[in-house]
Amino acid sequence: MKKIILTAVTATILLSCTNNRQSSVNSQQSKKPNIVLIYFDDLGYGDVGIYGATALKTPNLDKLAQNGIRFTSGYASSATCTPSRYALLTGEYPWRNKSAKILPGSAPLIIDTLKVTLPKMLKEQGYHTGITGKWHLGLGVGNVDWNRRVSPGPNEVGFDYAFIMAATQDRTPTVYLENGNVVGLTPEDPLEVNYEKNFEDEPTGLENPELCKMMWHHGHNNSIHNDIPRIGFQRGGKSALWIDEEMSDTFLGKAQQYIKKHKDQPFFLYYALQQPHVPRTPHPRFAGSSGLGPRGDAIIEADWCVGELMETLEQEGLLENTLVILSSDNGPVVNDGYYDEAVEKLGEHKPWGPLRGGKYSLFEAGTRIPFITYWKGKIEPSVSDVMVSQIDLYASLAALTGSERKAPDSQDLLEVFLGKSQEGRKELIIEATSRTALRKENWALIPPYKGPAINNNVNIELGNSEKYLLFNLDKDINQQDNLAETEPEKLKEMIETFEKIRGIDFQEIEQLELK
Ligand code: NG6
Ligand code: CA
Repeated sequence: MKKIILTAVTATILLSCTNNRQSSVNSQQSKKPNIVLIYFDDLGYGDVGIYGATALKTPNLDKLAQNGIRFTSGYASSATCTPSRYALLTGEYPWRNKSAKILPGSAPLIIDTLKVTLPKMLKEQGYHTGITGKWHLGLGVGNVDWNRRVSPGPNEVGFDYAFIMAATQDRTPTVYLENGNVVGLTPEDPLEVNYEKNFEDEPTGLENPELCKMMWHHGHNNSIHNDIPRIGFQRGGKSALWIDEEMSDTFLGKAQQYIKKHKDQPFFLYYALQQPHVPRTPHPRFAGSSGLGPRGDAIIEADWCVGELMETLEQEGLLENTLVILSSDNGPVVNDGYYDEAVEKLGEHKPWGPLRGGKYSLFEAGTRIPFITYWKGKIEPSVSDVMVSQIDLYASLAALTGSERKAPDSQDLLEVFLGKSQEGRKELIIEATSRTALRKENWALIPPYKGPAINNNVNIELGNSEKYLLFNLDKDINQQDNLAETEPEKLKEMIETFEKIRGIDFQEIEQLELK
């Protein structure tokens, strides 16, 4: 009898200890801040009012920046989408992974599922993790059957919940996937995707321009869906195909639902908007709102979406316990392959702001993008010219959430992101279509690359030159004055730093195939 009582007492004590520990874990977890990462597609430095745009009004982005920190030297890791997103989620420079290039919609997943990605690291810290919007990091392992669950994908990379488009709005398949399943698909009408050849008797933008409400300018002349020609071929899956004009409401709605559903647990939401990437298809209620054509309208629409999302956080009482980070995957492009009046109606608007180049470019406008952090009551409003990169979010959010995890190229700049320190990055490698360049303190070095100086299709200077380009950004933010010859010491120092980080002799880089 005594033994039984003693066992019961011991069990009770043990149980209560476990309970205490559990409840302390719970209360610690509930104190952990939510993290909302708002990520635009192709939004330029000069596309935001508070960054200098006057022809375009972005009141919601401006409000966020005015009440948070507006970084003026914030960088994406690359001047194109896939590599930037790869770096964002892994904390690893994209040039370390040869697959981190602009991907077709049929590409396999390029993130190793064994990697402790940003969302996996946050999951270890007790977070629920979700993504809504653009993925563009590949799905499956090759030869995807879109009529079964597509895996591995975002769920296997660390997102508990995923509502995504596979690649880009201009690529097939033009469907949404929710946790790996194509949404709205019926077995009677399977979806097929091919990037090599068309399916029999299916119209294309090339052969059937009369079926297109938006005409292609370069590329984008394969399958037609919603009267818009795309990159890649597809057939079937009619009940699952998205309506482009409803896309922003769809992604926003899913993001809002996600917040409401998971507000009682610390959560990480990666809200990856599709704007203002092509094809620019604002909802009719925004059409014509900017006077700049669909590109401007799409930015106004996206700005509205950000306002709605912030409103949801406020209504749910989450603003004081949520760190909001807003940025863009690469710099701007005006004509990216469709005739959509972006060029004709641009007027005085400068999507690149005071910077040179744009998307695809090693000049500043390729990777220097809007970058804002906001946390009600925690972050004092300010403007910061400290150099930060999206690649640093991994280590910084690890620090925020108490994780010991590290990533190869990510620096802990949490104090900078919270406005408590001015010690940013000293140096940063940026990437653009498989080429790399160095930013170090206020200097920028672009090594010599073969290839055209300008991509005439998109009308953007790429940064290719026969000579080293060296700029002092403090004095020459538009990169007009090449100091390579007049500052030989600085040039030498920059080349040394660049080659050291790249772990490669520049002569070898020159031999690399450029894509
Ligand atoms: C390019 C496309 C461009 C865009 C880009 C990816 C052509 C000619 N151009 O290859 O329209 O889709 O890829 O953009 O096809 S990104 O923002 O996802 O990197
Ligand atoms: Ca992009």
